[in-house]
Amino acid sequence: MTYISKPKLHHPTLAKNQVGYTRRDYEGKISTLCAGCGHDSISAAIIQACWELDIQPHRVAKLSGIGCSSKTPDYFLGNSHGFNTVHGRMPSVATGANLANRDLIYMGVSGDGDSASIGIGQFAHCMRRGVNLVYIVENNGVYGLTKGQFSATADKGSKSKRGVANNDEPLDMIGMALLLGATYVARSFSGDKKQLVPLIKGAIEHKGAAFIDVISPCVAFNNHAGSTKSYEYVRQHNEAVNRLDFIEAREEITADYAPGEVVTVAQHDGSMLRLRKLAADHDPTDRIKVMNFVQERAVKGEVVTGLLYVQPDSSDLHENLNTVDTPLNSLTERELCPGNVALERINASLR
Ligand SMILES: Cc1ncc(C[n+]2csc(CCOP(=O)(O)OP(=O)(O)O)c2C)c(N)n1
Ligand code: SF4
Ligand SMILES: [Mg+2]
Repeated sequence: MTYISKPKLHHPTLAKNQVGYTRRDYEGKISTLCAGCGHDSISAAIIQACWELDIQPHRVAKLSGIGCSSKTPDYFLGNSHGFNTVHGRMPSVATGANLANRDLIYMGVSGDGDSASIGIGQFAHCMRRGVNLVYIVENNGVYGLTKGQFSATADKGSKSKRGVANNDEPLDMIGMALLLGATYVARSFSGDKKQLVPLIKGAIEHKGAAFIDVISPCVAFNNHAGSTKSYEYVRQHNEAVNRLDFIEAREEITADYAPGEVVTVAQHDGSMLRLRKLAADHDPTDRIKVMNFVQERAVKGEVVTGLLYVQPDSSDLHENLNTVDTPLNSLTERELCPGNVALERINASLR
């Protein structure tokens, strides 16, 4: 049951981060998902990333739609703000919340059904507007919550548990995010926490729309032979293009890499992304080349993972709209209604 909370008692020697919290302070209620569901591993990665980044839980707003994946915000960051929207509507609620209060860290968690079917339009506009958020799709190729129908990301020819083949072309969310202007685009696998945690950390520190497609097997309905979203299939076809080391602004860069193997990207807040290149022909800062690269590899049946694209000089919706630095929900009546003289001046400037 989702209402079962975890005991609050901590072992006194649990390690604390720089803001005085243990990893347990970033957990949520006890998960009710199927044992082995990929989504639980993603929740664990989010917890780890926020703990390591010393984020104060009250500074995070987590939003989701409907689905097993969209239930997961109940299982992490139990001390943060949360909004479980209706099916496919997470992006518009996140956009509104972000416009009202730019001071929070926004984390949208959704499913392939939630974002690639009913919510596809919302996803598209959230990406193209550059809403400053981390947008995670927990992609299992099925509607897990409603018992395993193919979703729009199921590969053509892949088979359902009963052996029925999917005849429709898949919708590639990475390709869409790139096309729509997302400025941080990554793919990972729920079974690869080492890769996923730094990708989430980099996305949190990124300014603008940061999209992470995480292949997350559904053990109940899509983990059989013939599925292209099963643990076994993804392990066999996973081609990591790079490994990301996320370095916070205050950290010293100590790792030593051979020249030519590393791409360093500085983000707005001073944090650094160090990408150890595994695929020599992959340049993560050239959007058009990345779009081609991902398509070429997909044709070969590879599931490319890693930080696929990043735009170092990214902007976000607030910058594009030139809003004030003060969160809009903190503006007082005096600032919102500056009086007749100011109104006259504005009217005069428009005549
Ligand atoms: C308006 C509306 N239509 C349909 C549904 C039924 N429904 C609930 S969850 C879901 C799909 C969830 O799939 P996904 O987002 O992939 O999440 P998963 O369970 O696979 O993690 C559907 C179709 C609904 N709740 N609301
Ligand atoms: S039905 Fe699938 S997606 Fe839902 S909890 Fe179970 S394994 Fe996870
Ligand atoms: Mg799904």
